[in-house]
Amino acid sequence: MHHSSIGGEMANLAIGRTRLAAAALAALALVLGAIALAQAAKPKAVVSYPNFKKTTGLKLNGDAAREGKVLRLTPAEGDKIGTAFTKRKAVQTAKSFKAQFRYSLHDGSLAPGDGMAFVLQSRSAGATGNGGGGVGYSGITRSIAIEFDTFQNPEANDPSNNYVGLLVNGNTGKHLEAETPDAGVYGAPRSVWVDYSAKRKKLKVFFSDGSKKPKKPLFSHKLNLENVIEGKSARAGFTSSTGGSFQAADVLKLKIEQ
Ligand SMILES: [Ca+2]
Repeated sequence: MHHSSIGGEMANLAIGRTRLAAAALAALALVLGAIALAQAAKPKAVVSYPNFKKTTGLKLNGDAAREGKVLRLTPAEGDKIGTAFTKRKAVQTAKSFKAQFRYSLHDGSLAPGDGMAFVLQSRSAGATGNGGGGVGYSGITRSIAIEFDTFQNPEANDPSNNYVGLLVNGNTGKHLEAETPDAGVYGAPRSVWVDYSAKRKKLKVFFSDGSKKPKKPLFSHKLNLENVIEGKSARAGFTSSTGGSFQAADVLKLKIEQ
């Protein structure tokens, strides 16, 4: 009796252990599932340049060149055009994305010009638009641009010589948005955040002369990225140009998460 009782207790213990093991496995499965979900939901960097000491993965065109740690799209000289784009089509147009970059337009002529633009386009890594008031962007179809304009071109309906514009398909004569940030677009480095919601089909642009993202966007605009780009994916990059007026156009860092 005594023996069988001990045997019974051992059997119960064994069942208890089995149940414990099953419960532990179930808990582990839950944790692993949660991790997998979190990984699927968490955006990852599809483009990342904390600086431009290395420009690996970028195609530099025209007068664009690496200058120390910065990507100099155009030097402070007249009649230059420079662009730089990711070699890969890194941005999926059907998905939301968050882009962040820091730029500086500096060392300009008395009236500086012409400006620069952050561009998503599906044409080619070597895409280069027109110079002068074209900001190296004019003529690049299937694209969107956030433009930092420092020279008023009346023929292109520029509202001023100091604004952030939203343009599509290389049409610099049609501003979908044009706002002047308090800090101005020219001078010491400025930080820009571009948030696109694929669900809401909305693009928001935030602007600051500091490094902290403001609560309120400079502007937001309804836009279907997939329709404008006419493709599943796009290259990301920058364009710039000078004309009779000039300035250096530098990008200090760029990160795009998706
Ligand atoms: Ca202009």
